Amino acid sequence: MKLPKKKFQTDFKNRLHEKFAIETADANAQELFESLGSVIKNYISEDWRDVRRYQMENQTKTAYYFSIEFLPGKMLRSNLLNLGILDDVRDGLSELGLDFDMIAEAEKDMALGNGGLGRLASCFMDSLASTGLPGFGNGIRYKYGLFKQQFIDGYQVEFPDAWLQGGNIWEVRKAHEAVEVKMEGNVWLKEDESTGNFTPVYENPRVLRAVPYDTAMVGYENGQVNNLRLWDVEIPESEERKYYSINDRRQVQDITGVLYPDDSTYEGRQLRLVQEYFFTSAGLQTIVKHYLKLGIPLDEIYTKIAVHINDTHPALAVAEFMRLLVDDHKMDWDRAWNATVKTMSYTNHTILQEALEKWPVDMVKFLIPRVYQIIEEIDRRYVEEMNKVADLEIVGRTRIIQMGQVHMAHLAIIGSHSTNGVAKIHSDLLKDVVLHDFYVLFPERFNNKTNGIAFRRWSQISNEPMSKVLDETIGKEWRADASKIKLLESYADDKEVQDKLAHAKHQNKERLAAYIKEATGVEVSPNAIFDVQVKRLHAYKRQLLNLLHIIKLYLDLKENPDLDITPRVFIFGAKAAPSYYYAKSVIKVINEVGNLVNNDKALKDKLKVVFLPNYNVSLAEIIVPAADVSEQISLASKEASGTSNMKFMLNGAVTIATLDGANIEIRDAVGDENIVIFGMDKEDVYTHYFAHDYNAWAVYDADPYIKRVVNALVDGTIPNIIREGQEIFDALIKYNDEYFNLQDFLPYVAAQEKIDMLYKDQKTWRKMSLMNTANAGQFSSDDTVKKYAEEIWHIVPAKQFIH
Ligand code: NBG
Repeated sequence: MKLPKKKFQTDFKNRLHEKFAIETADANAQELFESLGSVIKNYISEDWRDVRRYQMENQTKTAYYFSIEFLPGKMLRSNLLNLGILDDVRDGLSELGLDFDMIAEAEKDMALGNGGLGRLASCFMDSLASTGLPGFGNGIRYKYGLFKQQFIDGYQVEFPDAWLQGGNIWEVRKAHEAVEVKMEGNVWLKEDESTGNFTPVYENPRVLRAVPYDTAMVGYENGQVNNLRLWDVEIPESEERKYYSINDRRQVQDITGVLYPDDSTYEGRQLRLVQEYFFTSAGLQTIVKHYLKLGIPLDEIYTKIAVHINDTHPALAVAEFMRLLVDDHKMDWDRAWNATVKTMSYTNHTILQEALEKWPVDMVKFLIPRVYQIIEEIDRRYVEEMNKVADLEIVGRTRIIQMGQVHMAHLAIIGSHSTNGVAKIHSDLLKDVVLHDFYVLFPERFNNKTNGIAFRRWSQISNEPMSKVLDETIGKEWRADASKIKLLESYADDKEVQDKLAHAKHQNKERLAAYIKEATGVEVSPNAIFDVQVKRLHAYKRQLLNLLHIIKLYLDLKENPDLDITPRVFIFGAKAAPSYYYAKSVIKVINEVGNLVNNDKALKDKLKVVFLPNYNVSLAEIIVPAADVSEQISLASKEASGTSNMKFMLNGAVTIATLDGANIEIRDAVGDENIVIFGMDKEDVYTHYFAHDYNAWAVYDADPYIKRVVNALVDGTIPNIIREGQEIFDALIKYNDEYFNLQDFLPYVAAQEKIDMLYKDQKTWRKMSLMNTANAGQFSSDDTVKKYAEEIWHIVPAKQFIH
């Protein structure tokens, strides 16, 4: 949009006046932010309405993305960038004597997600709008986002994230679009004597009101505005008398109270299942209502609607959609099933068994009795039909209801036309191992969609110095079209460009160093190698392997303080699920190693270890541009894709990696010479699994070097970790090192030595760094959503919204 500076300044001052009855000079950052946000929301609203109207009039097919997590972070900069007015607003404010950065800082991170899964959902929302695709997010408006993390005595302590306190400037409450969600009670089927049809009769159901709050998802300079709809729970007026006490009412509010702070283990809590049904049902009811307004028969709903099940949390969509079609709209079962399968699609995000949701039959039956009946019927028909054509054992293993549990992934696969993994290796593992039985039965349903990242946020917003160098070198086209960043490759050996990029990196490192100083008190030099591992804390991601290497360096330096290594700062950021004790112990030990190392003058500043608290999207925007080395060291086969690996690459970090997740595709994109790969690959891992022959103790016992490092966890070398050190030692030695840290240790050390050597040769390093940036274009989530659109959802961008 075009925004004359004067108009903006007047709008802004007026809004500040209206809202707070003050002048700019008297306003604090929060008030300035709220006024600014409100002005910007107003600028967006016209397009928002027009797009909705256009979609209705033209009956455009829309993809509805159901996700229990969205992790947008802050939205101000991204909205301004996408509207094309970031610079105008910044200048306009600065003329008023206001500091844009300070105002932007006042926005609270919207942290309604745990990690990769939620962040991916938000990258997709940005890219759907930016590629002009009609997309619509459905999720939960949690009152509390992911906990805030602090370290006290090196231990993680969790504090609630009351992000909604003080309101959310971007959302619009749509009370007129509220729907009712029914749960619990009894349900029985009554036969209509004239037609022979059955109608469910609900006795004493618990009725909840689902109220949507919509947030505009603004496309990049194209006028497209999609919708992110988050559902909140309320007590319907008709039900008020059922809730006598404050406590009763609070129990209802709890449904949208907190985001489950765990992205990888199955939470056996009833409330989680209620959350899942609540937003899925509300979202689907609205979709069907909207569709019926188009006046097309319900059998054809899949021609206008695609419903995407992001991981298994919204998998009840399959049964709920059937319920709506069969019960509420009287479709016969077979037609309804045909429409359901053609409407639904599903993404799997992990192969970790503990994360594949299974719910006890009794719980499902109690909470959503009618939906359970439908699941039973889907399962019964599935067995009946498949038994005619397939191996009985395979059918048995793929059933939805087994041994008293409802298997959500099975429901999602059986009830949809597409199941995808999120990187090539992950999709292959689904086909070959994890979901092999399903692949035998429905090979045509399986496909891969490698993840991507919101390219503009992770370059233009988070890394302005680099973006400027790119503009000067290859022009500005890369800003809209990520594939154009490849033009940088022809400057791979151009010293001037290399130096400019290195200079930009240095500026980012200075910014991070200042942040580190402020947040932790630790002083680090931007001339050191910044070696970064940021992601959730999980055993399979192997922060421990990184730690073992740090301990090794420490011991080496203690033995020989003159050791010729480039100074290194190891930077961690990670939240551990509050009940994941092992992960919390790893945090504690890293913090204690940090204390030890950072205060030991004998090390001559060659080694620093910093654990930044409260890793989140905004912090990532400071850390990622400043990284020299990107640690992607999960045990091969375990990290479905990873997405920070792509962000680091784009920002010119060199990756040290196992052949896992999207690291493999990153290697293919940059070439072996521009990445440092080490360790076991997927085949090695599975060979050990099949042979049951991994013996961590033997690895430990055979190598004095490994022994020395591992012993440091328990021999008093590191103070204050008596319990935690022992716990980790036991995980390695007594419980046989589930994630093969020890097996990969020596190759990892060798890879780290290679990094040190490469960095010493700055010419080579700078070229490697440049090559990483130049080849990151294929990881734009614009491309990823285009593939979902073409191959799964069958949606197209409206012409006027294409660049
Ligand atoms: C995560 C995987 C990551 C992947 C993201 C996004 C879950 C359940 N899975 O490897 O662990 O990048 O999903 O696909 O959060």
